Amino acid sequence: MNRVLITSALPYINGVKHLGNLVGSMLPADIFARYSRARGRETLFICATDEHGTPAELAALEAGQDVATYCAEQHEIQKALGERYGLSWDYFGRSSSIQNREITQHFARQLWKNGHLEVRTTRQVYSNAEKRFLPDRYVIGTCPHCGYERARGDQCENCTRVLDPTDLINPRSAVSNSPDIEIRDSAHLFLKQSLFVEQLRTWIDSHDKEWPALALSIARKWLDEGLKDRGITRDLEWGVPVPDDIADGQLKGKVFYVWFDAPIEYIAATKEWADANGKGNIWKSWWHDANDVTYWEFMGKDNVPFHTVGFPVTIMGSGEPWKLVDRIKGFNWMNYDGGKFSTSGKRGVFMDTALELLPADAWRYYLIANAPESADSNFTWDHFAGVLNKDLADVLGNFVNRVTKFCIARFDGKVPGEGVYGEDENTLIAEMDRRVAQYAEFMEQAEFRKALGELRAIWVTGNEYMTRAAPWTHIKTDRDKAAVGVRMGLNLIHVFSHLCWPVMPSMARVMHLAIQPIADNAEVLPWPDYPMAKALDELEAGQPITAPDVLFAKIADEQIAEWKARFG
Ligand code: B3M
Ligand code: ZN
Repeated sequence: MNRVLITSALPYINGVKHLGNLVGSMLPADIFARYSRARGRETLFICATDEHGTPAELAALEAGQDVATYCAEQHEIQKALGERYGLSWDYFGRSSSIQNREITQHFARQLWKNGHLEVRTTRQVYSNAEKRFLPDRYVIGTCPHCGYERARGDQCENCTRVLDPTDLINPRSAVSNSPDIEIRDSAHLFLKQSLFVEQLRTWIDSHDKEWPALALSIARKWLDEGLKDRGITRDLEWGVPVPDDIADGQLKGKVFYVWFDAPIEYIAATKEWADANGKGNIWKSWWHDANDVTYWEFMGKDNVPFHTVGFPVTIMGSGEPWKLVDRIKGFNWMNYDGGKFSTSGKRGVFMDTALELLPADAWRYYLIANAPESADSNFTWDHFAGVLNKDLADVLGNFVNRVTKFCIARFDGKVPGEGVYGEDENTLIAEMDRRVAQYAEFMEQAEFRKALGELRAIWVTGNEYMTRAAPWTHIKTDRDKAAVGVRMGLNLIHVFSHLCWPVMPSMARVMHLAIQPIADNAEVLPWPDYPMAKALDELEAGQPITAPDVLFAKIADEQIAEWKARFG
């Protein structure tokens, strides 16, 4: 059987992520991992915090902490939050780990040995006040084209022209505002990406049918525009050090660029997982000569070039049989109320505050049902409340509630055994077979909006059946007929819980526990991958059931108003 390896883009360390980050990488990766486990496939789901780079150093500075302490704390915060959202990582690592240092250095040595790296002298801005080099975008000054006074050294935000820090008039450090800066020569390693254009193109073409149009077009655009060699080192202290045995120690004291070591952390975090769990060399079998592994990557569209070009060049250039991505799932943006979610601008809803409003499963459901797959999507409070009230309260919650309550009131809280399934039930079973197969097919392709549309349709199908079966009417005249409706209703709740589990794991558990116990050591609710005629006739007559508390309490108008004001 095929093994399934899943990675989600690594959340950057500088603070709690917003819901746009969650829906574009971590959440879909989790749902896919859960689905894959539910199908009984051997699955490894890996994520980590991305901890290197200037923004991490600056965030630490702002927090008044040294960068190592800052990262350690923020890592714990992100990990705990991810767990509260039910993100079922097999391992949540850190790109600052020893493992990543070793494996990143290994790749660099391979690239050096194979002649794919060269040393070039570049001109870098150095701040005398801060005694450090400044990346281009941390130098600000007046734009020579439009006169905007806070233009960045890489680009003017106002007129969008691409700049070089030396173009700026009155240049100064964006960190300290000090004008005491100078240009210094600095040696750096460049990865000769241009050598890999043909190999990349062939590889990308071989995934023509598998990758979404978004990922393909971004990857090809980079190749078509001419692939530039890429500087993979930086004049910083925080990062993976360049080993002395590369380029005769010319790069002493420098570190690798964050986008060089971050994707390698996918591999390194797998080693962290193995090391933490006494699994020895097993980590390597997922990545090296791993022909039985299907590897899926999930990410926002801005990360696609690094995964379809940057990281693959590192792997190809190593000359070793490391796994390249098989299936790439890129997402557009989810906007917040017509604008952008923004971490720096604190605009939108963040993972921590969202949980003060509603349980994680409600967010999981809404976000993935409206994932920005083929185009950007838009979060508004009215839409959010409308979807949840309808789908989770009126359709699913109401179904669970009326069936279980009626069973308790009229059948002593036990699965009724009287009567036999007839035409209505057989029609329902046939429709469920069709829909469940369709839902599974969308999940296989990680087509989440379509999958969720089908899941919703499955709940609606159950509701409509229940309305037709109307045991509350028949109970007065035909107890057997009422019993059949209730028995089917309870079986539907049971099947729904299994089908919901990848998307809403906690709610699925609540539904399941109302109908049947779950073994203490059960880590998944497995997919019902046998015919619905069996799945919907599984509960034993006489087995006790309970009515769960309200599955999802409707959002009131006052709440919406309050949230709009609070997050406006
Ligand atoms: N940390 C995403 C970002 O901060 C970036 C992903 C790395 S994946 C290897 O935009
Ligand atoms: Zn300008």
